Amino acid sequence: MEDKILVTRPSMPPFEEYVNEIKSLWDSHWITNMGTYHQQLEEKLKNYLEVPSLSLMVNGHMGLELAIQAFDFPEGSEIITTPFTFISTTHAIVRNRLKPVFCDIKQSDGTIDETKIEDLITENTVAILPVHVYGNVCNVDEIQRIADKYNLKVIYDAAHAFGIKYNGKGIGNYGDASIFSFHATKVFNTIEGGAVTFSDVKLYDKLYNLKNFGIRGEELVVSIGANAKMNEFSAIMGLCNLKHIDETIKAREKRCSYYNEKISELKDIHLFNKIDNVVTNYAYYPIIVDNKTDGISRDGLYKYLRSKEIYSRKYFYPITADQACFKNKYRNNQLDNARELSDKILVLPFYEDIQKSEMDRVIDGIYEYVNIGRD
Ligand code: T4K
Repeated sequence: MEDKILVTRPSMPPFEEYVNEIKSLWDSHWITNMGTYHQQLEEKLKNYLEVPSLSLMVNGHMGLELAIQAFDFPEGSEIITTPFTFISTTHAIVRNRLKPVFCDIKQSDGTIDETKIEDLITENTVAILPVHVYGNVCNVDEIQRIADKYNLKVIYDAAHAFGIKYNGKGIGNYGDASIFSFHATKVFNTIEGGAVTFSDVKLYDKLYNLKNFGIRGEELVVSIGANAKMNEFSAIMGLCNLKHIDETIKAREKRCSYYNEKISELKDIHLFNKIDNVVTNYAYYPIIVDNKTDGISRDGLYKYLRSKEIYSRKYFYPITADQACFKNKYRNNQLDNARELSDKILVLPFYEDIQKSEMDRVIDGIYEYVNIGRD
């Protein structure tokens, strides 16, 4: 039996490097609640992401929830969003007692279709919450134009977009806030973790209160807040991983080119369009499988690869609007592109140190399926 190849694998710093750094925690016994390493990581990430302000979070999801909460939208307000995303995006809206209004996407890159946003705006709309899915950059210019015209906030789910630049600017500079995930499976990880970036510096205090129970002194709680602080072990993981981030992204770029070379030759498999002026991070390797009447299908390929111990993933199927917890609950907008893409998408195993032999197994599996192995 061959070894399993999983969809991803966390990047980890050299063991000694991490162990060396965490030693000091045994001296100080200060292991959470905005310690030294938390502060250092916030500063370093601000520089790396080239953003004016940043607040670290325990994970990307709490970043999203608290960023939405920080804008104090009236209960029941509507947020226009994409259903082609990880469930976290929609949960974060609903858990804030707001209504998701699902907007269709573009099949060319999986991001929200900006030409369909205006038709969905009502007097209850307060914000647009798009996702830079797989690191594919949304049409940030047009989205901002619409937001300005209707006085809406823009909150980007940038969970996949660590380090991406658009038109020479860090992606976290677009919109009113962006949320990054530093989960183990992301380009940059702090084991679990995340961050909110924003332009209005006043948000820093607000997010601080929201992630730390509103505590401002031993006897002073100024507002109601949750607990979403990043601990020092995670912050150190981040500091160590950040030292290697350029090599990480280069290694991913090399592996992406290798896949591209082989996969672009297959006529039934497609890749997303690239947009100009983007410095990307090679976060995922999604492919689009033409579901054909002659036997090829995304689900067929998924199963065939599994039979070879290759575990690709259907990120993101079904669309969040069709998940059991949300189905038929919200306005029934036309989401044909999102559903179609969701039926065709497959994310291949892809990570910093995936070996050429492993990639060859994935590629061979796809060729076998397309040429002979169909069910
Ligand atoms: N918005 C978007 C658009 C997102 O994609 C996400 C997270 C969020 C918001 C929320 O951010 P966080 O709160 O998570 O920071 C995974 C990740 O858990 C999740 O972070 C990610 N998106 C989502 C797309 O993928 P699952 O349910 O697929 O995880 P799981 O446990 O099946 O892991 C996937 C593969 O990763 C495994 O096959 C093997 C590998 N793996 C995983 C872990 C946890 C490892 O090798 N080591 C590990 O420690 O959600």
